Amino acid sequence: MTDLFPDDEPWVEPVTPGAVILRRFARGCARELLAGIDAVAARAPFRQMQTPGGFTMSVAMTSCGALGWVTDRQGYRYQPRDPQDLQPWPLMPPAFLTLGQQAAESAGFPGFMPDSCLINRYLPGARMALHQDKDERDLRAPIVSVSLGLTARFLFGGLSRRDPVRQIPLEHCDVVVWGGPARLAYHGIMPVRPGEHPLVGGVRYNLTLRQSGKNE
Ligand code: MD3
Ligand code: FE
Repeated sequence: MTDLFPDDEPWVEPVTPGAVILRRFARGCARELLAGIDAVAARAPFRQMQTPGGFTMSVAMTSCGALGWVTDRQGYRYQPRDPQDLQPWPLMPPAFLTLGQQAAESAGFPGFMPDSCLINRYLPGARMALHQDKDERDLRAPIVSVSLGLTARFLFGGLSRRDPVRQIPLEHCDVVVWGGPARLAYHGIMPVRPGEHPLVGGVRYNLTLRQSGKNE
């Protein structure tokens, strides 16, 4: 008997209109993505930024591409240079771009041209509070997210902060495409639990490929 869901093949899980999880979609390029993360972090190190309200984020972040996402007491924004050394952000590794475009295309968003990739690093205990991603200029473009390493419990709400929140596990190599009516949904990440991933170690990374808007 052949398995309905063989555990080494990708499969598609609809989340809500506009959003799909492509389970294990990044299987074939995980090592390349990890090498890309290392290359970016060698030039633009992971740092824990300040929120406009003055809190230090538990997630450490860096960026690559024409624009990078930053936060400080002045607010959230995309900018062309790393505030730490005022240099342009590292180029986006080709494997990031290829994976993002393939994922967007297979979720029904052809022509995705990300100009920014935010890289989040979660050590055990790190979390991300419920928020919307709305700093991008054109909200018609989707966001593609790639999970690597330790599993996270992803929180997925609705268009209002008060809407009920679902928990969805995101595992190594799961890719999610968020577009259309899901683009402004509230979402977050529960505190990551300690563990050891055979390839990645005791950490979770998340890549979010974004069309931040400078290229239109
Ligand atoms: C739903 N990152 O960087 S990825 C973020 O795992 C962020 O690091 C989380 O939220 C992480 O902004 C979640 C899943 C995700 C990313 C972007 C979305 C879900 C989204 C944009 C709109 C709706
Ligand atoms: Fe987000």
